[in-house]
Amino acid sequence: MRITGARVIVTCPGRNFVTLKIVTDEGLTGVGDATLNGREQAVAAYLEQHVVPVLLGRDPARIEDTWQALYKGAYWRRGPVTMSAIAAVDTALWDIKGKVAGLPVYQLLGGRSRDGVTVYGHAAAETVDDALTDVARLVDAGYRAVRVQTGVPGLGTTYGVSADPRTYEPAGSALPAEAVWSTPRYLAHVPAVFARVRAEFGPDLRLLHDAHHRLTPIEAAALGRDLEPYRLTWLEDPVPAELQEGYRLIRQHTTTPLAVGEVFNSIWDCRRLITEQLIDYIRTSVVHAGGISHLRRIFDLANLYHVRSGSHGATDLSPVCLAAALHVDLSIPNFGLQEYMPHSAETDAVFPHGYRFAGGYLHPAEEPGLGVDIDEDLAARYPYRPASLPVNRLEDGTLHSW
Ligand code: EZ4
Ligand code: CO
Repeated sequence: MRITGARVIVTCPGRNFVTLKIVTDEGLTGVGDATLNGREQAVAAYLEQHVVPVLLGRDPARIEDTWQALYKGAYWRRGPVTMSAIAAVDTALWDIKGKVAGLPVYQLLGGRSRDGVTVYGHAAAETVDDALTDVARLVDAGYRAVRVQTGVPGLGTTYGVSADPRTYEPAGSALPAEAVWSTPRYLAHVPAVFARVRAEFGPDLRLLHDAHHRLTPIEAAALGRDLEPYRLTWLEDPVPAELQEGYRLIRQHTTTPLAVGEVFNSIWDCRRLITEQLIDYIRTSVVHAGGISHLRRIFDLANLYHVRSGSHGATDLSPVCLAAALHVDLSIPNFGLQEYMPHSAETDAVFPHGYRFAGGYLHPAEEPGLGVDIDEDLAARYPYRPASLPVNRLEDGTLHSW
């Protein structure tokens, strides 16, 4: 079998997605997600100009060899643009291999290690009262784990907290919007939020919180300590992780479990975090960390060091990525949790899929391959719209981060 074509499809059914569709001479096709929020066109150009020409004529069965050719062959290794492009190819080739074998991809990865993939949902609201209502909505829907985010008194908008609790979309205006951030106000507020959530929902509900890389290690250590009574499943992205050893300091001060990795694109970004056991969950995703092949390599390393998976799964990761993640999640020994935000109806229609939510779990489709596709005619009706992630400034005007 040979690869005879590869199409890069950019579509915006409510938000932007980049999808690679690989076509073979035997008529089998495979899909991979290549979406990089706010930088979609960079990955699309990388694929079209540098990757597709390399793929034509190759044997689609050679997944590992193709991965190595794209990684080593570029000379310029790693980086989110390159690794998202490689991820799309890798994911599409696993899809094709599943279809050739007549098996869902998780069977090719070793089969089931569990009955279903436990997911966490998102409760986000400006006030604590509204956040509690949103948690109740998710508990009623069957979720066993909930991430809780609220506004911060004294600040205007807060990242990821929108007026409508059912939509979560940090990317908005074409150019980056600016919001105001205050770490002291935030640190004073968050423990009180979790005191109320824990008191109202009892000990069994798993609770999570995302600090979106805004703290320093000692601030994160203090927050972790203050949250200990509420037994979080994880505190996410407490500090930026370019400095991996920065997590040592947090670790020395708190037993609140730590999760990080949604912006990582390779095993090298988390090697020290994992091997020094500085984190509890590694949040790398199929689309941003080199596809199914490389993600499994990261999770295997993590397994040696008691670190579990907690893959990123916000709505800017397409249904193709979510489908692929579920096959990985179902098969690995050290699965932890999978992030899940349902996509909009428009997005679900563009990406027909067979995965389903039931009782707090997601289940991948049982059909051969990934069990997801893209409706290219429908996709063409939603042209690309520039949208950027926002930035924060401190109250004195200093540029902070997310
Ligand atoms: O900021 O997906 O855990 N989820 C998150 C997300 C990310 C966005 C960035 O594209 O932090 O909201
Ligand atoms: Co996050």
